[in-house]
Amino acid sequence: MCGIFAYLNYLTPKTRHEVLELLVRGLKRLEYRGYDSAGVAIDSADGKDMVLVKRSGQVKKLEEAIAEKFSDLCNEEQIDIHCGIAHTRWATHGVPSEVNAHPQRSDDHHSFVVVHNGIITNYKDVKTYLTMHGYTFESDTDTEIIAKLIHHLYKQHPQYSFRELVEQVIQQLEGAFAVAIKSKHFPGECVASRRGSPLLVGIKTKTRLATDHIPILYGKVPLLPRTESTSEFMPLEDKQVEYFFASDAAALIEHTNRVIYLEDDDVAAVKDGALSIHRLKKCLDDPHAREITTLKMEIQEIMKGNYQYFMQKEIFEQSESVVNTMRGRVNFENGTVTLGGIKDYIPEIKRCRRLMLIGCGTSYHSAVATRQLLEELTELPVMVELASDFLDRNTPIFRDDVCFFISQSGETADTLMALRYCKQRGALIVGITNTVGSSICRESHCGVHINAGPEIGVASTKAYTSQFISLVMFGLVMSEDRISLQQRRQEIIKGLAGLESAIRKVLKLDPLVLEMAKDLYQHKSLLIMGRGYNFATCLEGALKVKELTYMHSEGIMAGELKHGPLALVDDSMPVLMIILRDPVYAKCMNALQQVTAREGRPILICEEGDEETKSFSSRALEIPRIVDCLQGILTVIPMQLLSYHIAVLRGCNVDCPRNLAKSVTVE
Ligand code: UD2
Ligand code: GLU
Ligand code: MG
Repeated sequence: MCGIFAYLNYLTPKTRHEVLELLVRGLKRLEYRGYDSAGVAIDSADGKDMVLVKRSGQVKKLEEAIAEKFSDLCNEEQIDIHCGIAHTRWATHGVPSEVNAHPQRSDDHHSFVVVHNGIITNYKDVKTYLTMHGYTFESDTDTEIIAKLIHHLYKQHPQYSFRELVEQVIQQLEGAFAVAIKSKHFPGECVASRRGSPLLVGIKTKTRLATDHIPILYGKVPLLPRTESTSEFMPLEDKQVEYFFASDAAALIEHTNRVIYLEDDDVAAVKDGALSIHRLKKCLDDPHAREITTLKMEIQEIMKGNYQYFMQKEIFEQSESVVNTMRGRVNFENGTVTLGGIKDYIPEIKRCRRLMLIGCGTSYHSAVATRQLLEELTELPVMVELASDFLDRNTPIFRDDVCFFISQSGETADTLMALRYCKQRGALIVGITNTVGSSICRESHCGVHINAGPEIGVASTKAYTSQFISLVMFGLVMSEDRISLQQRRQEIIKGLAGLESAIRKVLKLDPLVLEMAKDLYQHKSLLIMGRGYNFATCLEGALKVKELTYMHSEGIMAGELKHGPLALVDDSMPVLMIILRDPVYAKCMNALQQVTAREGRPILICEEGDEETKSFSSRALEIPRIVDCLQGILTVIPMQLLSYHIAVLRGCNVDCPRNLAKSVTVE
């Protein structure tokens, strides 16, 4: 969810100016991973302290600040050994601001500074512990505890090596992270580690490396008294070497194509110019070494991973982004759900007269998708509204209404105005946003950050599934103490637990979806039909097709067929139908008969192994079985893929569809 970049030069003289340029360049390449604030840490001119420069906003702002602060740097002498770390952030804990930007530090003497990607879910406990030991915190980030915990350990065990300290610390961390750490006490060293977030090391040498493998060292961190571990460092004939740590290869490919992809719980340390990779435990099938791979990609290629477009990348990211939405919130072991952002408001919400879910476009569809479940779990009336129409109608709003405002960017103008309208009338305002510190976040009384990470493609994909899950989690919180709903709740929580692997399965349909796109892309129109929990997928699928392919598409409530839309159906009209084994199965089958009776030949989205339904069509996409109210998360993915492929086949610009903008801040 953000970009880490660190650069260490060993016996490769560089001025601080050059180092800063390198760091900022690296950040620019990573900016798509997060862009709400950025920062760097380098040594001070005398090498005795560090300088941190941080700015909220895009990397450009940081670049300007650096230029201003170090205007006389060009004349400085080169330094033989130096380590600098840098970060571009997508906030999850604390608004984007200078003090919350990374690097985060242990103390104002900069004993340890850290850049972090991810979420530390147990940071509150660690913070309490550290506060008891005299630490005061300057930021709202979860990250700051990492720097302070290392410092705390360092004071207790000054004989530990930098790597050992980091090893101790990461054992205390829960959640997901990639980190790169720099210390005043260990000049010219850098330690990095990861669990769940990506991180790789780039190696640049003048002469060829003597080996393609970095041996992994296993074992417990030696406790007092410390025994010198015999590290098998990378053998190098001449001693000059540069190391890069980065969240993805895009940031370092211009410097080197020799990289090592770190694995979860690897601790990579550079000391005296040598890189070692250490792991605490050795399992049976663990390898003895990490291989140095040679990248053969172009920068453009790498930026988007193996994907052609950001949208495609974001579709495929969904198996991870949904996990990030639930991280620290759904406890799968004891079947409980906590939403820190609205916890204190739940009693008030429970007393309300009705729930209103308000949004535009895709965000509106996430409300449609979860309305039925929210009605079931909250037993409250739930109204779903398009922000523009809601305002046009001067809809009556009361003090005991609870209004949800859903927006990826948190800046959508119509939604924001609807928010102000409701706030003025005394309703409780709840935001569902992907952008910490956004207008909707600030102006709402409380809310939930969906933590999907930055979404670059104009057509929303991963934000939709994460909004969906956020609303489901809200329903689960609201029904926590309803005895009659416990079984249902557990069934849903089980469904959430299986989402990651279910989504992976659905994504495997991609080649099949591409084949279907080839059949469809020259048509003028596509009708998408379904009902119940999957009606929202029809609306969202049709919206994706429209915005990406400029082709006509309509999401049709299957129950409405005979009231009009059936007239559109003939043997040449492309139709897609979603028919799953849920409470509306029989009704959907009815609709299917009506369509086939008019010579329609629909593509079906149905459940894995449902031969009976499949037999009605020559083309079907099978998705894994999942609890009914979560089906919409799985059925929307083939629609995202389909619209993507049709758009590519029609030669449309997938990431920037004509006439559309990512964040609609005008009415
Ligand atoms: C939050 C905090 C985190 C920490 C953690 C404790 C942030 C961004 N996250 O993560 O610092 O305290 O709780 O477990 O600081 N909010 C709105 N409108 C919105 C979205 C959120 O007002 O549209 C508020 C929300 O009421 C809360 C804060 O922003 O006060 C953070 O919300 P969150 O969803 O990030 O909360 P949580 O618990 O996951
Ligand atoms: N959780 C950290 C923060 O909010 C890191 C977020 C990121 O990955 O950029 O500062
Ligand atoms: Mg707020």
